[in-house]
Amino acid sequence: MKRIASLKGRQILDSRGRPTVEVDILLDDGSLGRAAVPSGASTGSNEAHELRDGDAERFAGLGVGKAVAHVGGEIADALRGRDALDQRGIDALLRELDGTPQLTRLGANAVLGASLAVCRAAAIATGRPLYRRIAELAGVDTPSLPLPMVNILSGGLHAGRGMDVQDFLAVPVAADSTEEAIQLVSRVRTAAAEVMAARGLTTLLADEGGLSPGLRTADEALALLVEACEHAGLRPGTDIAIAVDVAAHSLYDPERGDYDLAREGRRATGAEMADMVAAWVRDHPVVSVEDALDEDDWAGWRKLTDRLGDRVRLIGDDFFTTHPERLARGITEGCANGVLVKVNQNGTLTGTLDVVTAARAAGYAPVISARSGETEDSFIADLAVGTAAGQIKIGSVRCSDRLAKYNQLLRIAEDDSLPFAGTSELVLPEAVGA
Ligand code: 2PG
Ligand code: MG
Repeated sequence: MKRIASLKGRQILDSRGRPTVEVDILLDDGSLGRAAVPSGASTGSNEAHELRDGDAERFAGLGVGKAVAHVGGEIADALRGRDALDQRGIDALLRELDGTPQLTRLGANAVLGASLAVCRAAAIATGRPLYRRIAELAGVDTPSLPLPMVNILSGGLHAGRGMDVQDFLAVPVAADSTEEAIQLVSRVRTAAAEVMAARGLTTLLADEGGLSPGLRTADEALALLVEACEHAGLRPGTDIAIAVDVAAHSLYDPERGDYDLAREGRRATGAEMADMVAAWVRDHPVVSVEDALDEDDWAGWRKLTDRLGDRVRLIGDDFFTTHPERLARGITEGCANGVLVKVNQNGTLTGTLDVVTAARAAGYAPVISARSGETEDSFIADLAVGTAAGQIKIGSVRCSDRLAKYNQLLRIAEDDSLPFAGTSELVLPEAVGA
Protein backbone atom coordinates (compact mmCIF):
# COMPACT_ATOMS: atom_id res chain seq x y z
CA MET A 1 0.00 0.00 0.00
CA LYS A 2 1.37 3.38 -1.00
CA ARG A 3 -1.07 5.86 0.43
CA ILE A 4 -1.76 9.21 -1.24
CA ALA A 5 -1.22 12.02 1.27
CA SER A 6 -1.95 15.12 -0.83
CA LEU A 7 -2.51 16.53 -4.30
CA LYS A 8 -1.70 19.93 -5.66
CA GLY A 9 -2.48 21.40 -9.06
CA ARG A 10 -0.81 24.40 -10.65
CA GLN A 11 -1.02 26.34 -13.88
CA ILE A 12 2.17 26.21 -15.94
CA LEU A 13 2.83 27.13 -19.59
CA ASP A 14 3.17 24.76 -22.52
CA SER A 15 5.45 25.02 -25.53
CA ARG A 16 3.11 27.52 -27.22
CA GLY A 17 3.08 29.64 -24.08
CA ARG A 18 -0.48 28.59 -23.27
CA PRO A 19 -1.58 27.61 -19.79
CA THR A 20 -1.77 23.95 -18.92
CA VAL A 21 -2.18 21.83 -15.79
CA GLU A 22 0.60 20.30 -13.71
CA VAL A 23 -0.19 17.99 -10.79
CA ASP A 24 1.95 17.01 -7.79
CA ILE A 25 0.96 13.96 -5.78
CA LEU A 26 2.68 13.30 -2.50
CA LEU A 27 2.53 9.87 -0.91
CA ASP A 28 2.72 9.08 2.79
CA ASP A 29 6.25 7.75 2.34
CA GLY A 30 7.40 11.10 0.87
CA SER A 31 7.42 10.01 -2.80
CA LEU A 32 6.44 12.86 -5.12
CA GLY A 33 4.82 12.13 -8.50
CA ARG A 34 4.55 15.08 -10.87
CA ALA A 35 2.91 15.19 -14.29
CA ALA A 36 2.04 17.90 -16.81
CA VAL A 37 -0.73 17.77 -19.40
CA PRO A 38 -0.20 18.41 -23.13
CA SER A 39 -2.60 20.17 -25.51
CA GLY A 40 -3.37 19.84 -29.23
CA ALA A 41 -4.07 22.36 -31.98
CA SER A 42 -5.50 20.06 -34.65
CA THR A 43 -7.96 18.28 -32.42
CA GLY A 44 -10.61 15.66 -33.08
CA SER A 45 -14.21 16.39 -32.03
CA ASN A 46 -14.32 13.29 -29.84
CA GLU A 47 -11.38 14.08 -27.61
CA ALA A 48 -11.80 14.25 -23.86
CA HIS A 49 -12.63 17.80 -22.81
CA GLU A 50 -9.92 20.33 -22.05
CA LEU A 51 -11.36 22.67 -19.43
CA ARG A 52 -10.41 26.33 -20.04
CA ASP A 53 -11.46 29.30 -17.94
CA GLY A 54 -12.81 31.45 -20.75
CA ASP A 55 -11.77 34.60 -18.91
CA ALA A 56 -10.78 36.86 -21.81
CA GLU A 57 -8.65 39.07 -19.55
CA ARG A 58 -6.25 36.24 -18.70
CA PHE A 59 -4.39 34.31 -21.41
CA ALA A 60 -7.19 35.12 -23.86
CA GLY A 61 -9.54 32.77 -22.05
CA LEU A 62 -7.10 29.83 -22.10
CA GLY A 63 -6.34 29.83 -18.37
CA VAL A 64 -6.79 26.53 -16.53
CA GLY A 65 -7.59 27.91 -13.08
CA LYS A 66 -10.84 25.94 -12.88
CA ALA A 67 -9.13 22.65 -13.70
CA VAL A 68 -6.38 23.43 -11.18
CA ALA A 69 -9.01 24.15 -8.54
CA HIS A 70 -10.64 20.78 -9.25
CA VAL A 71 -7.30 19.04 -8.67
CA GLY A 72 -6.82 20.67 -5.27
CA GLY A 73 -10.52 20.34 -4.42
CA GLU A 74 -12.76 17.45 -5.47
CA ILE A 75 -10.00 15.28 -6.90
CA ALA A 76 -7.76 15.69 -3.85
CA ASP A 77 -10.67 14.87 -1.57
CA ALA A 78 -11.47 11.70 -3.52
CA LEU A 79 -7.88 10.45 -3.81
CA ARG A 80 -6.48 11.26 -0.38
CA GLY A 81 -5.85 8.01 1.53
CA ARG A 82 -6.12 5.85 -1.63
CA ASP A 83 -3.46 3.35 -2.67
CA ALA A 84 -1.34 4.79 -5.49
CA LEU A 85 -0.64 1.22 -6.61
CA ASP A 86 -4.29 0.84 -7.55
CA GLN A 87 -4.06 2.80 -10.82
CA ARG A 88 -7.09 1.13 -12.37
CA GLY A 89 -9.25 1.74 -9.31
CA ILE A 90 -8.14 5.37 -9.09
CA ASP A 91 -8.79 6.03 -12.78
CA ALA A 92 -12.24 4.46 -12.50
CA LEU A 93 -12.93 6.62 -9.47
CA LEU A 94 -11.83 9.76 -11.34
CA ARG A 95 -14.20 8.95 -14.20
CA GLU A 96 -17.03 8.28 -11.81
CA LEU A 97 -16.36 11.46 -9.89
CA ASP A 98 -16.50 13.49 -13.09
CA GLY A 99 -19.65 11.71 -14.21
CA THR A 100 -19.57 12.75 -17.88
CA PRO A 101 -18.36 10.68 -20.86
CA GLN A 102 -15.82 13.27 -22.02
CA LEU A 103 -14.69 14.44 -18.57
CA THR A 104 -16.35 17.76 -19.23
CA ARG A 105 -17.16 18.64 -15.66
CA LEU A 106 -13.79 18.39 -13.91
CA GLY A 107 -11.82 18.72 -17.15
CA ALA A 108 -9.76 15.99 -18.77
CA ASN A 109 -6.72 18.18 -18.11
CA ALA A 110 -7.38 17.95 -14.35
CA VAL A 111 -8.20 14.23 -14.44
CA LEU A 112 -5.29 13.23 -16.67
CA GLY A 113 -2.78 15.25 -14.63
CA ALA A 114 -3.86 13.35 -11.52
CA SER A 115 -3.89 9.99 -13.31
CA LEU A 116 -0.35 10.34 -14.69
CA ALA A 117 1.00 11.75 -11.42
CA VAL A 118 -0.37 8.73 -9.54
CA CYS A 119 1.56 6.42 -11.86
CA ARG A 120 4.77 8.34 -11.46
CA ALA A 121 4.41 8.47 -7.68
CA ALA A 122 3.84 4.70 -7.62
CA ALA A 123 6.94 4.10 -9.71
CA ILE A 124 9.04 6.26 -7.42
CA ALA A 125 7.60 4.69 -4.28
CA THR A 126 8.41 1.19 -5.52
CA GLY A 127 11.89 2.18 -6.70
CA ARG A 128 11.35 1.29 -10.33
CA PRO A 129 11.76 3.15 -13.60
CA LEU A 130 8.45 4.58 -14.84
CA TYR A 131 8.45 2.34 -17.94
CA ARG A 132 8.63 -0.77 -15.72
CA ARG A 133 5.64 0.41 -13.73
CA ILE A 134 3.73 1.11 -16.97
CA ALA A 135 4.66 -2.32 -18.36
CA GLU A 136 3.25 -3.89 -15.22
CA LEU A 137 -0.01 -1.95 -15.58
CA ALA A 138 -0.21 -2.77 -19.30
CA GLY A 139 0.51 -6.47 -18.76
CA VAL A 140 3.58 -6.24 -21.00
CA ASP A 141 6.36 -8.77 -20.31
CA THR A 142 8.97 -7.33 -22.62
CA PRO A 143 9.04 -3.54 -22.85
CA SER A 144 10.80 -2.26 -25.97
CA LEU A 145 12.29 0.92 -27.37
CA PRO A 146 10.10 2.49 -30.05
CA LEU A 147 11.03 3.50 -33.58
CA PRO A 148 10.45 7.26 -33.77
CA MET A 149 8.67 9.04 -36.63
CA VAL A 150 10.17 12.51 -36.57
CA ASN A 151 8.68 15.72 -37.88
CA ILE A 152 10.89 17.42 -40.46
CA LEU A 153 8.43 19.62 -42.40
CA SER A 154 5.31 21.20 -40.93
CA GLY A 155 2.16 22.74 -42.32
CA GLY A 156 -1.48 22.94 -41.33
CA LEU A 157 -2.40 24.36 -37.95
CA HIS A 158 1.17 23.89 -36.68
CA ALA A 159 2.64 26.30 -39.20
CA GLY A 160 0.08 29.00 -39.95
CA ARG A 161 -1.37 26.82 -42.73
CA GLY A 162 1.80 27.47 -44.75
CA MET A 163 1.21 24.05 -46.33
CA ASP A 164 -2.07 22.15 -46.48
CA VAL A 165 -0.74 18.87 -45.08
CA GLN A 166 0.35 19.06 -41.44
CA ASP A 167 3.35 16.76 -40.97
CA PHE A 168 6.07 15.24 -43.13
CA LEU A 169 8.11 12.94 -40.94
CA ALA A 170 11.31 10.93 -41.27
CA VAL A 171 11.26 7.30 -40.11
CA PRO A 172 14.81 5.99 -39.56
CA VAL A 173 14.18 2.47 -40.81
CA ALA A 174 17.88 1.56 -41.02
CA ALA A 175 18.46 2.26 -37.32
CA ASP A 176 19.12 -0.61 -34.99
CA SER A 177 19.06 1.41 -31.77
CA THR A 178 17.47 4.51 -30.28
CA GLU A 179 20.74 6.40 -30.48
CA GLU A 180 21.18 5.50 -34.15
CA ALA A 181 17.57 6.44 -34.90
CA ILE A 182 17.98 9.88 -33.35
CA GLN A 183 21.31 10.37 -35.09
CA LEU A 184 19.86 9.53 -38.51
CA VAL A 185 16.85 11.83 -38.22
CA SER A 186 18.99 14.64 -36.84
CA ARG A 187 21.06 14.42 -40.00
CA VAL A 188 17.91 14.66 -42.10
CA ARG A 189 16.59 17.61 -40.07
CA THR A 190 19.87 19.51 -40.46
CA ALA A 191 20.13 18.65 -44.15
CA ALA A 192 16.55 19.79 -44.77
CA ALA A 193 17.38 23.18 -43.27
CA GLU A 194 20.49 23.42 -45.47
CA VAL A 195 18.58 22.53 -48.62
CA MET A 196 15.89 25.07 -47.74
CA ALA A 197 18.37 27.83 -46.90
CA ALA A 198 20.11 27.23 -50.23
CA ARG A 199 16.74 27.75 -51.95
CA GLY A 200 16.07 30.92 -50.01
CA LEU A 201 13.27 29.38 -47.93
CA THR A 202 12.77 30.40 -44.33
CA THR A 203 14.12 27.94 -41.75
CA LEU A 204 12.22 29.29 -38.75
CA LEU A 205 10.59 26.72 -36.50
CA ALA A 206 7.00 25.51 -36.55
CA ASP A 207 5.12 24.44 -33.39
CA GLU A 208 6.82 21.05 -33.07
CA GLY A 209 10.30 22.25 -34.00
CA GLY A 210 9.93 21.27 -37.66
CA LEU A 211 10.63 23.46 -40.68
CA SER A 212 7.89 25.12 -42.65
CA PRO A 213 8.92 25.64 -46.24
CA GLY A 214 5.44 26.83 -47.26
CA LEU A 215 5.45 24.71 -50.41
CA ARG A 216 2.36 24.60 -52.56
CA THR A 217 1.83 20.86 -52.85
CA ALA A 218 2.46 17.78 -50.75
CA ASP A 219 4.43 16.32 -53.66
CA GLU A 220 6.88 19.20 -53.47
CA ALA A 221 7.27 18.63 -49.71
CA LEU A 222 7.85 14.91 -50.23
CA ALA A 223 10.43 15.65 -52.90
CA LEU A 224 12.16 18.10 -50.54
CA LEU A 225 12.27 15.48 -47.81
CA VAL A 226 13.76 12.95 -50.24
CA GLU A 227 16.32 15.55 -51.31
CA ALA A 228 17.18 16.25 -47.65
CA CYS A 229 17.85 12.53 -47.09
CA GLU A 230 20.17 12.43 -50.09
CA HIS A 231 21.89 15.65 -49.01
CA ALA A 232 22.51 13.96 -45.64
CA GLY A 233 24.13 11.02 -47.45
CA LEU A 234 21.25 8.69 -46.62
CA ARG A 235 19.20 6.48 -48.94
CA PRO A 236 15.53 7.43 -49.11
CA GLY A 237 13.42 4.35 -48.65
CA THR A 238 16.32 2.26 -47.41
CA ASP A 239 17.76 4.30 -44.55
CA ILE A 240 14.91 6.76 -44.11
CA ALA A 241 11.26 6.18 -44.93
CA ILE A 242 8.55 8.83 -44.83
CA ALA A 243 5.41 9.23 -42.75
CA VAL A 244 2.73 11.83 -43.41
CA ASP A 245 0.02 13.27 -41.17
CA VAL A 246 -2.60 14.92 -43.37
CA ALA A 247 -4.70 16.04 -40.38
CA ALA A 248 -7.58 15.99 -42.88
CA HIS A 249 -10.18 16.95 -40.30
CA SER A 250 -8.67 20.45 -40.21
CA LEU A 251 -9.02 20.69 -44.01
CA TYR A 252 -12.55 19.35 -44.17
CA ASP A 253 -15.46 21.66 -44.90
CA PRO A 254 -18.59 19.98 -43.49
CA GLU A 255 -20.94 22.31 -45.35
CA ARG A 256 -19.57 21.53 -48.77
CA GLY A 257 -18.52 18.00 -47.86
CA ASP A 258 -15.05 18.37 -49.35
CA TYR A 259 -11.49 19.31 -48.41
CA ASP A 260 -10.08 22.78 -48.84
CA LEU A 261 -6.50 22.51 -50.11
CA ALA A 262 -6.15 26.27 -49.93
CA ARG A 263 -2.41 26.47 -50.41
CA GLU A 264 -2.68 24.33 -53.50
CA GLY A 265 -5.64 26.40 -54.65
CA ARG A 266 -8.10 23.56 -55.13
CA ARG A 267 -10.78 21.58 -53.36
CA ALA A 268 -10.78 17.79 -53.20
CA THR A 269 -13.45 15.17 -52.63
CA GLY A 270 -12.79 12.24 -50.31
CA ALA A 271 -12.12 10.05 -53.35
CA GLU A 272 -9.59 12.59 -54.66
CA MET A 273 -7.88 12.68 -51.26
CA ALA A 274 -7.59 8.88 -51.40
CA ASP A 275 -6.14 9.06 -54.92
CA MET A 276 -3.62 11.65 -53.76
CA VAL A 277 -2.50 9.42 -50.88
CA ALA A 278 -2.27 6.39 -53.19
CA ALA A 279 -0.02 8.42 -55.52
CA TRP A 280 2.28 9.40 -52.62
CA VAL A 281 2.63 5.75 -51.66
CA ARG A 282 3.37 4.83 -55.29
CA ASP A 283 5.88 7.62 -55.96
CA HIS A 284 7.69 8.13 -52.65
CA PRO A 285 8.98 5.90 -49.83
CA VAL A 286 5.89 6.58 -47.70
CA VAL A 287 5.25 3.90 -45.07
CA SER A 288 2.65 5.58 -42.89
CA VAL A 289 -0.24 8.00 -43.50
CA GLU A 290 -2.23 9.49 -40.65
CA ASP A 291 -5.70 11.06 -40.86
CA ALA A 292 -5.90 10.93 -44.65
CA LEU A 293 -9.66 11.52 -44.38
CA ASP A 294 -12.06 13.34 -42.12
CA GLU A 295 -12.90 11.97 -38.67
CA ASP A 296 -16.45 10.97 -39.62
CA ASP A 297 -15.89 9.43 -43.05
CA TRP A 298 -16.12 5.79 -41.92
CA ALA A 299 -16.96 4.52 -45.40
CA GLY A 300 -14.05 6.43 -46.94
CA TRP A 301 -11.65 5.08 -44.33
CA ARG A 302 -12.79 1.57 -45.06
CA LYS A 303 -12.29 1.96 -48.80
CA LEU A 304 -8.86 3.48 -48.30
CA THR A 305 -7.90 0.63 -45.98
CA ASP A 306 -9.07 -1.94 -48.52
CA ARG A 307 -7.00 -0.19 -51.14
CA LEU A 308 -3.74 0.57 -49.31
CA GLY A 309 -3.87 -1.29 -45.99
CA ASP A 310 -1.52 -4.06 -47.11
CA ARG A 311 1.14 -1.57 -48.25
CA VAL A 312 1.17 1.17 -45.66
CA ARG A 313 0.15 1.97 -42.09
CA LEU A 314 -3.05 4.01 -42.12
CA ILE A 315 -3.21 5.69 -38.74
CA GLY A 316 -6.28 7.15 -37.10
CA ASP A 317 -5.64 10.17 -34.86
CA ASP A 318 -8.56 12.63 -34.96
CA PHE A 319 -10.41 9.65 -36.42
CA PHE A 320 -10.07 7.46 -33.30
CA THR A 321 -9.16 10.10 -30.65
CA THR A 322 -7.76 7.32 -28.42
CA HIS A 323 -11.39 6.45 -27.74
CA PRO A 324 -12.14 2.76 -27.06
CA GLU A 325 -15.53 2.79 -28.78
CA ARG A 326 -14.32 4.55 -31.90
CA LEU A 327 -11.38 2.16 -32.16
CA ALA A 328 -13.69 -0.83 -31.66
CA ARG A 329 -15.95 0.42 -34.44
CA GLY A 330 -12.96 0.98 -36.73
CA ILE A 331 -11.74 -2.56 -36.09
CA THR A 332 -15.18 -4.02 -36.78
CA GLU A 333 -15.62 -2.03 -39.97
CA GLY A 334 -12.06 -2.55 -41.24
CA CYS A 335 -11.04 1.12 -41.04
CA ALA A 336 -7.31 1.94 -40.68
CA ASN A 337 -4.62 -0.41 -39.41
CA GLY A 338 -2.97 1.80 -36.82
CA VAL A 339 -3.98 4.17 -34.04
CA LEU A 340 -2.33 7.29 -32.72
CA VAL A 341 -2.36 7.18 -28.93
CA LYS A 342 -2.55 10.45 -27.03
CA VAL A 343 -3.09 10.40 -23.28
CA ASN A 344 -5.08 13.63 -23.20
CA GLN A 345 -7.46 12.49 -25.93
CA ASN A 346 -8.47 9.65 -23.66
CA GLY A 347 -8.27 11.34 -20.26
CA THR A 348 -6.80 8.62 -18.03
CA LEU A 349 -3.74 6.41 -18.10
CA THR A 350 -5.78 3.22 -17.68
CA GLY A 351 -8.10 4.20 -20.53
CA THR A 352 -5.07 4.85 -22.72
CA LEU A 353 -3.47 1.50 -21.86
CA ASP A 354 -6.75 -0.25 -22.68
CA VAL A 355 -6.77 1.35 -26.13
CA VAL A 356 -3.21 0.12 -26.76
CA THR A 357 -4.20 -3.39 -25.65
CA ALA A 358 -7.29 -3.40 -27.88
CA ALA A 359 -5.25 -2.15 -30.85
CA ARG A 360 -2.63 -4.86 -30.32
CA ALA A 361 -5.24 -7.60 -30.09
CA ALA A 362 -6.66 -6.52 -33.47
CA GLY A 363 -3.27 -6.15 -35.20
CA TYR A 364 -3.54 -2.36 -35.31
CA ALA A 365 -0.18 -0.63 -34.76
CA PRO A 366 -0.28 1.77 -31.81
CA VAL A 367 1.82 4.95 -32.15
CA ILE A 368 2.33 6.79 -28.87
CA SER A 369 2.15 10.50 -29.62
CA ALA A 370 2.88 13.89 -28.14
CA ARG A 371 0.65 16.91 -28.78
CA SER A 372 1.69 20.04 -30.63
CA GLY A 373 1.50 21.85 -27.29
CA GLU A 374 3.90 20.05 -24.95
CA THR A 375 5.83 20.53 -21.74
CA GLU A 376 9.10 19.27 -20.29
CA ASP A 377 7.27 16.18 -19.02
CA SER A 378 8.71 13.08 -20.69
CA PHE A 379 5.98 10.65 -19.60
CA ILE A 380 5.18 9.46 -23.12
CA ALA A 381 8.73 8.19 -23.66
CA ASP A 382 8.20 5.76 -20.77
CA LEU A 383 4.69 5.05 -22.00
CA ALA A 384 5.94 3.98 -25.43
CA VAL A 385 8.58 1.71 -23.86
CA GLY A 386 6.33 0.28 -21.16
CA THR A 387 3.55 -0.60 -23.58
CA ALA A 388 6.04 -1.93 -26.15
CA ALA A 389 4.04 0.13 -28.64
CA GLY A 390 6.79 -0.08 -31.24
CA GLN A 391 6.50 3.50 -32.50
CA ILE A 392 6.53 7.02 -31.08
CA LYS A 393 5.75 10.44 -32.56
CA ILE A 394 7.18 13.35 -30.61
CA GLY A 395 7.81 16.13 -33.13
CA SER A 396 11.13 17.34 -34.46
CA VAL A 397 14.55 16.96 -32.86
CA ARG A 398 14.47 20.59 -31.76
CA CYS A 399 12.97 22.47 -28.77
CA SER A 400 13.29 21.28 -25.19
CA ASP A 401 9.66 20.15 -24.97
CA ARG A 402 10.42 17.59 -27.72
CA LEU A 403 13.98 16.82 -26.62
CA ALA A 404 12.79 16.04 -23.09
CA LYS A 405 11.19 12.91 -24.60
CA TYR A 406 14.02 11.97 -26.99
CA ASN A 407 16.54 12.44 -24.19
CA GLN A 408 14.45 10.26 -21.89
CA LEU A 409 14.45 7.56 -24.58
CA LEU A 410 18.26 7.80 -24.66
CA ARG A 411 18.37 7.35 -20.88
CA ILE A 412 15.96 4.42 -20.97
CA ALA A 413 18.04 2.84 -23.76
CA GLU A 414 20.87 2.41 -21.24
CA ASP A 415 18.86 -0.59 -20.00
CA ASP A 416 20.53 -3.25 -22.16
CA SER A 417 17.72 -5.71 -21.59
CA LEU A 418 15.34 -3.67 -23.75
CA PRO A 419 15.03 -4.62 -27.41
CA PHE A 420 14.71 -1.89 -30.06
CA ALA A 421 11.45 -2.34 -31.95
CA GLY A 422 12.91 -1.18 -35.26
CA THR A 423 10.57 -1.67 -38.20
CA SER A 424 8.53 -4.43 -36.56
CA GLU A 425 5.32 -2.35 -36.73
CA LEU A 426 5.69 -1.15 -40.30
CA VAL A 427 4.22 -2.74 -43.40
CA LEU A 428 7.27 -2.73 -45.61
CA PRO A 429 8.60 -3.73 -49.00
CA GLU A 430 11.75 -5.84 -48.60
CA ALA A 431 14.38 -3.26 -49.59
CA VAL A 432 13.63 -0.98 -46.65
CA GLY A 433 16.20 -0.94 -43.87
CA ALA A 434 18.38 -3.45 -45.77
C1 2PG B 1 -1.20 15.36 -34.50
C2 2PG B 1 -0.64 16.14 -33.32
C3 2PG B 1 0.85 15.99 -33.20
P1 2PG B 1 -2.00 18.12 -32.34
O1 2PG B 1 -2.06 15.84 -35.23
O2 2PG B 1 -0.84 14.21 -34.69
O3 2PG B 1 1.53 16.25 -34.39
O4 2PG B 1 -1.00 17.48 -33.41
O5 2PG B 1 -1.42 17.88 -31.00
O6 2PG B 1 -2.08 19.58 -32.71
O7 2PG B 1 -3.30 17.42 -32.53
MG1 MG C 1 -2.41 13.81 -36.23
